[in-house]
Amino acid sequence: MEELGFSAADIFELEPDAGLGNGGLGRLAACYLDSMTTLEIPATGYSICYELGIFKQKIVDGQQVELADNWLEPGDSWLIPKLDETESIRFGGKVSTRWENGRVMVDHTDYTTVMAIPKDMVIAGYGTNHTNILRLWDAKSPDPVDISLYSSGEYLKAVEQQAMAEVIAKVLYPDDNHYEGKSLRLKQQYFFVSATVQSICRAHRLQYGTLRNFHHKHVIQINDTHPTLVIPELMRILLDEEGYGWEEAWHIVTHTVAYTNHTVMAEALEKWPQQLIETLLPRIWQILVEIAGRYQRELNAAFHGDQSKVERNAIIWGGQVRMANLCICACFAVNGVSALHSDILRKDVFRDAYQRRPAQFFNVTNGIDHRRWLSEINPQLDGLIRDCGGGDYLLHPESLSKLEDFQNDSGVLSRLGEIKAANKRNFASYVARETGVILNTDAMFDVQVKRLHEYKRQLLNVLHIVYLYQQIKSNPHFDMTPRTFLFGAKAAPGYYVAKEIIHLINCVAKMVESDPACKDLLQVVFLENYRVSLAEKLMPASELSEQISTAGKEASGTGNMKFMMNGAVTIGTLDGANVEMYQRLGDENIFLFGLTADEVVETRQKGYSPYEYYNHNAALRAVIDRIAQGFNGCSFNNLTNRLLFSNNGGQPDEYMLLADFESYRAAHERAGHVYRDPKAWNKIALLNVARSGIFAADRSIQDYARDIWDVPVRDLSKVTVRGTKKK
Ligand code: 8GP
Repeated sequence: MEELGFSAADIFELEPDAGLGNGGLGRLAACYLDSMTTLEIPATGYSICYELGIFKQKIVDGQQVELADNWLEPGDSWLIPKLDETESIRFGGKVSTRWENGRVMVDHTDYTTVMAIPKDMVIAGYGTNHTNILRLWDAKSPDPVDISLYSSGEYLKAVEQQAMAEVIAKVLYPDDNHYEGKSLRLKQQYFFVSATVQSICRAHRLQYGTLRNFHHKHVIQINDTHPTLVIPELMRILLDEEGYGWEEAWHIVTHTVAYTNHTVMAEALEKWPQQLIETLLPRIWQILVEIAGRYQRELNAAFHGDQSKVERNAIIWGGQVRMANLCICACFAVNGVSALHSDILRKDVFRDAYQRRPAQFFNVTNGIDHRRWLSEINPQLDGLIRDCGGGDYLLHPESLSKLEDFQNDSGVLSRLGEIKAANKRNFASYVARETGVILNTDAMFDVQVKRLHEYKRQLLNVLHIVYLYQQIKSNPHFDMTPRTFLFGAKAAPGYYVAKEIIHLINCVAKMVESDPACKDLLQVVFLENYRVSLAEKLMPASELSEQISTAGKEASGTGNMKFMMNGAVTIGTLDGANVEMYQRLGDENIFLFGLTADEVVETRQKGYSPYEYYNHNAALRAVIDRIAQGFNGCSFNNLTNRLLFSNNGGQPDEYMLLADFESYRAAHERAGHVYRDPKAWNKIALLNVARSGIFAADRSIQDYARDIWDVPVRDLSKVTVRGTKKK
């Protein structure tokens, strides 16, 4: 391309992000596709070919505005339509069953058909010719426009059917860690699940002539509960299309499906209204009723009639279908995504199921694609690692530990510092080019980027910033390490409180910017439209990584790992994978603060009173009063009231910001002190990179392959990476 006068970098910039997910859940799947391919595991990822991915965020007058993300325009260059592998999906209609020749015959009439057209993206691995496929299903109506209606002037009616079908693949639901019981969402789920299961079965029949050995050849890994309908859908195919008996079909299904849980947040657990399923998916509903009835009898026997346990674990109860319980009932393996999260699943969320079948439960700690999130985005650090003897780390991420030998080498430490400084300058020039904002590169880059959610506590970060501001203004002896606070976060469009927090961050940013007292000391910048391509630029430039969720709430986190790998030091709670980071880093190399997950539960049980913290901590009180006062005529009373008083019968300060504030402030103070000694700071940064190998997605995929899928992986011990020295 360069020979033709183009710049490759400019062309890469033109490629839109494939925004087919919300946050960490979607990005994790993308990293895993890379690793499964690199490890030569034959695997396919399935999703919907959304016309509009996660919305584009604009900030107008400090507030989030959502714009459509039309990524497919240039983005479909990588998608190969496979028209001959189209599947048809049935919605609605009437179902009747009868016995004939010893098997159930199902008559399904008056249904609406939607065609599922696969668009395949080929995934290349590293150092292998093996490829895998990401299959995205597009939705189309089988009926062409009704010409007779059209020519008689009934334009709308003529295209109605088509529009109804195509709306299924129109737009991605923008909620993260939250569930909305919308009919279109259920249609999307069944659409992509049915297309997927039908297509796997079709290929399997072609190869083996039967589905009787299906479970010997496939594992279907349910990535959170969204694809749970694979369970009744596979049952439907085995019962209705293959004519197998219930027991045989159930055996095949329960030896095929495995479930990964990605959150313990109650509002994220899917519970579909029974009526919705009944009308939209009548045959699936019949199968669900049968699964649920059998399971309930099993639970009754196992719990000796203990009704509270039976109720808690039932699949259909009170007019709702609980997808997580269906997964627990049918899946041969259930896993959480960090050691702490898997523990909480065992001891709390799924405790009854765990007591009955402990061997069903696993942990697979998340991981990230280190080839993308280190080597590709941070070429200078990649060079340093190679120079320190880690030349084979792309396929052997544990070799990052070679850096440990240089922890007291001033040459290496200052080179690491120079790399960070250069990455900060690069990022700052990008921001200046795109937005006109000039970042202070002499200040510590203190970064919180992730979806906006109250449990992730961006508001705690703001409380601390306002505290610093007030100290600068009122305390002539206040001695602080200069900070540039960077935020990036999308809020779900319907999540009002999250949007208010974005507005508050922007108001605080403006106040700080316009106050000369903050010059060169304090800066706050909200980066618009946080997305993967922006993260790729930001991670190498970050110095302090904010991982400050209420302990027990963040299932794992993966941003935490990306920062660590790029030599940012974490300020964080003992939550999700932070716990495992801490185990490897020790107290000296991470800034820990706050209540532990157990303490959070205990404090709640004892009767948590945030008002007492407000009363007893004058600095905190001043911060909250300042925010309540509002900025430029914008009130943030609603946010402060949520911290101090119970609202709508909810808990005051549900995520315990006030309980953790003082220890968060103190941890920041410690980080600030260490930062003033570049050698000490760079040593910590170096050890973070050196000990991050365990968080490579290759390790996670090896765990899945060994513990859950029982499939062989490429033997990397024999692979030597040709040592091209990059600098
Ligand atoms: C996210 C978790 O919040 C995050 O900690 C974890 O790193 C990531 O999954 C990958 O495992 N979970 C979700 O986004 C989630 O559960 N979303 C669905 C419920 C809507």
